[in-house]
Amino acid sequence: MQAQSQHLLKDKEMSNKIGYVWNTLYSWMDTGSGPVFAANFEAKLQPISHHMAHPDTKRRFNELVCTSGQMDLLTSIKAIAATDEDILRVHTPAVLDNLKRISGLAGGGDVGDGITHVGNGALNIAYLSAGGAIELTKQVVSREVSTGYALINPPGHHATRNQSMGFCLFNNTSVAAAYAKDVLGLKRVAIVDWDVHHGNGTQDIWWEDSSVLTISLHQNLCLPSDSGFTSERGEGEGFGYNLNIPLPPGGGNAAYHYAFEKVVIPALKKYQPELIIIGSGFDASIMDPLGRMMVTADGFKTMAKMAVDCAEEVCGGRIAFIQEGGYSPQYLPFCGVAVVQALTQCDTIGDSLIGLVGGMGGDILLEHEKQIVDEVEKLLVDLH
Ligand code: 9RB
Ligand code: ZN
Repeated sequence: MQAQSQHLLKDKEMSNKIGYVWNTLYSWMDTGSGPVFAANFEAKLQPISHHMAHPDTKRRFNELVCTSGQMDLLTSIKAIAATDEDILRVHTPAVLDNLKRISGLAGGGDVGDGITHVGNGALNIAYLSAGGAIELTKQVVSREVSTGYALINPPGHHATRNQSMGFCLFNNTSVAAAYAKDVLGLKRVAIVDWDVHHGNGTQDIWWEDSSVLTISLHQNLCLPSDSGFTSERGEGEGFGYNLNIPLPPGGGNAAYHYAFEKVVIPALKKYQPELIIIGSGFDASIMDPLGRMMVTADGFKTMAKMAVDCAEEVCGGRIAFIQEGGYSPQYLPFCGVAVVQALTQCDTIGDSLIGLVGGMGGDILLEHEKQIVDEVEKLLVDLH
């Protein structure tokens, strides 16, 4: 016990820098001219300049980080393009080959799900996105930084072992986890995904593997609508190491914090990972057009703090936040900066939209929300 606490102290002394990844090319990701799908003449889907996943939303997050004074408290980490070897730790060659083909076309193309259009050069940006996740992870594990936020794009959690989908090309958190295991030698990694959509790709990749604990908090039946149920628990060696928390629509800070308190934190304490990766999407925010949840900037900040405190207790503070989705150009920057402020432990700005979004009832836990979290809590018995 004493040896353990000395080890933690040494870890803490090594760095108090907070890493931050952003690359301008993340905002060059061309999502096409449609609203969510490609624009379509027959379907009367009009072209629009702002696709739902237009990267401007994330560019605005970075700009708020820069103008809020947070950048002075952060240490920039340069994203280095992931290699094919990095990608192939978690994906089949089919995923790479498909993206290589589409990305080389002048006009880009569909990744194969009929929804996700990506433009020319998407592959290069996807390598940089996954590479940003790797670089942060590498520095968190080696203690060059104590914690950090990788504001990367495109996102990753829907990309399965065999298929890019739902705006996701490579599964960035999984690429980072596999790097931590295979290259850095970690034995246990946890991925906690608070994006409003189910992390089906991450679940798929680690389905039969107990060396990566996957937890997804998401809006029930949102996307994909046929996965994310509590009954999906992994198989074989991986049984018990996948936890889904499908929250009913309308859940806000209270539901998420209850889920953290009852399931996420106890699961992490039980599993004792050497690294925690947070899949940090902001589409559970109260202003998001693609979700129907009610989390506020302060609500995200509380979850981030709970996760950071837990990391200090179980893995010497090793925690890396990696960007997933989020589609409110107005509100996402405030949610993002709130999480960054949880890491820097220094508030330079507040939530300027709280007057609009506060007081809508999301701070009260409702019985049907409690019920589902309590149901998942019972599944922790199979986690070791
Ligand atoms: C489907 C359609 C979507 C909708 C939302 C996302 C968000 C992903 C994300 C991706 C694809 C349409 C299933 C339109 O933020 N993940 O974290 N596609 N939606 N038509 N159909 C049949
Ligand atoms: Zn999402």
